[in-house]
Amino acid sequence: MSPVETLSPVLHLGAAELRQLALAAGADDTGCVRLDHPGLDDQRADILGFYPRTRSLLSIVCRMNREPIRTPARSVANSEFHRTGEWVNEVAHRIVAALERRGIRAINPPMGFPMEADRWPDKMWVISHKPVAVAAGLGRMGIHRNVIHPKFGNFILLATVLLEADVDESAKPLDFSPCLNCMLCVAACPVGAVKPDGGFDFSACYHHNYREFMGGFGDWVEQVAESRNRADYRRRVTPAETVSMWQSLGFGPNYKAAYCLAVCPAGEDVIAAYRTDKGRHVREVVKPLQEKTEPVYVIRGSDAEAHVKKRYPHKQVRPIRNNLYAASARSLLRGMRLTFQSGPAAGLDATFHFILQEEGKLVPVEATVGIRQQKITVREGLHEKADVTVRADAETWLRFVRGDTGIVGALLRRKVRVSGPIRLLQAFGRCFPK
Ligand code: B12
Ligand code: SF4
Repeated sequence: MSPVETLSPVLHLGAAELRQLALAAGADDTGCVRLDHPGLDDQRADILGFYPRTRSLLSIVCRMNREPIRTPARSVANSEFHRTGEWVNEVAHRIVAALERRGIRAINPPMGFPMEADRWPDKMWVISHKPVAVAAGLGRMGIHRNVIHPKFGNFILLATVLLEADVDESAKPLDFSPCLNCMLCVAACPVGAVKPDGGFDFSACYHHNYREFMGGFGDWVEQVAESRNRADYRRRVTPAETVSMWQSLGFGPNYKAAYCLAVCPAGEDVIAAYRTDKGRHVREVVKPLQEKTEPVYVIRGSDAEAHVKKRYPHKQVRPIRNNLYAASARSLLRGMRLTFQSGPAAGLDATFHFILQEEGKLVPVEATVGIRQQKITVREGLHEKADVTVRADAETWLRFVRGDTGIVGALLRRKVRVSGPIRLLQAFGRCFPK
């Protein structure tokens, strides 16, 4: 009989015992929740879709050293991210091994990469560690959307172990938020991704910080493919950027910023220096990051481009293409919320209907997109009266949105039909700069 077949289907575990096991494996803190915890309501379907045996989840926190994360030398910060990332994976691995030895089935998805690449550009990671950590009482999300641990602050990385066992006690969420509302994360983010109202410009963060990851890497490959000769390639990509890409491939990808995390003074172990002398914290931690001269990657016409030019004129704006390509009509509609830019939406107040016919499908994908007061809403189905209606062959529309084909030919071939003022459709397009 294989070891797996000897595992009993469901066991009961003491939360205290599980905690001891996790700490012995190297976790700095840990907490467990049953799958029916209300904090996991919006995650449950994905969790069960990935591992249907799940009955409880163990969240693991490993702390990062602060000074390396804070230095403007990103090579130092990235070593700390990668080293702690490997360590939190190792801890989760050890816990699963210990549980397996005791006949309990458990599984440890990675803390970050690798992810399910065939799902790109949709949600390609299997478990979202942040909501599990919050449900397990290990912290709360700060304005910058990272989990802040009450003791270690946001200088932590997370992992989750999914167990086919019932824990006797589910943790309670932390009853206070360690976030101080100091807005230093808002001030430090070079691309303005962290908004003071808790909003997050995913596209801005992703395109800069993840320049050498995922679609950013794809964009570099396309630059190589499109270059006519060496001089043309060097016009597009600087020698330092080529070396940086090599370094990412050789040693683990370079995060370009993470300044929101670097400056955060929250957490019992972190806060004292800030409380004693706020000015010094700003001078020594925030300013060096703000004053750093560095390339900042933005999509032309995006809110991020305007932000860098206004707030950080000494940083070098590097316009890049939007590389979050939608693979289907549905992912296009889902992605609209992530790539919508509020700046170019100023003054626009309109409703758009999209009817996208996919090949071989009987029913088209239909959606209503509203843009009002610089905010976007995307709903499935056709609601209220539209100012503009787009009826299109989905593949043609996706190619147009990616910039692979012009609209005029598609209109002439009636692959795309538009009713309503074209100027409104053009204004809509500007909200999603390519
Ligand atoms: C996707 C992701 C990102 C995305 C989106 C971040 C976000 N705010 O959700 C990007 C690329 C921007 C990102 C950046 C960073 N991340 Co990150 N990231 C993740 C990941 C894989 C899942 C995030 C998640 O759970 N979101 C929560 C869901 C519930 O949020 P949501 O509002 O529904 O959806 C958001 C995203 O999911 C995104 N999204 C939706 N669809 C898609 C599709 C694709 C392909 C992508 C990429 C994103 C995306 O859109 C929303 C944006 O608000 C986790 C690892 C993991 N497996 O959990 C690490 C994780 C959240 N990241 C982490 C870190 C450290 C960072 C960075 C500091 C990276 C760095 N070293 O520079 C920055 C910080 C940016 C910030 N202020 O949030 C840590 C956070 C630790 C902590 N203390 O909380 C995690 C938990 C990794 C870990 N194991 O520790 N990250
Ligand atoms: S930097 Fe300040 S506002 Fe931002 S998450 Fe940390 S404590 Fe909250």
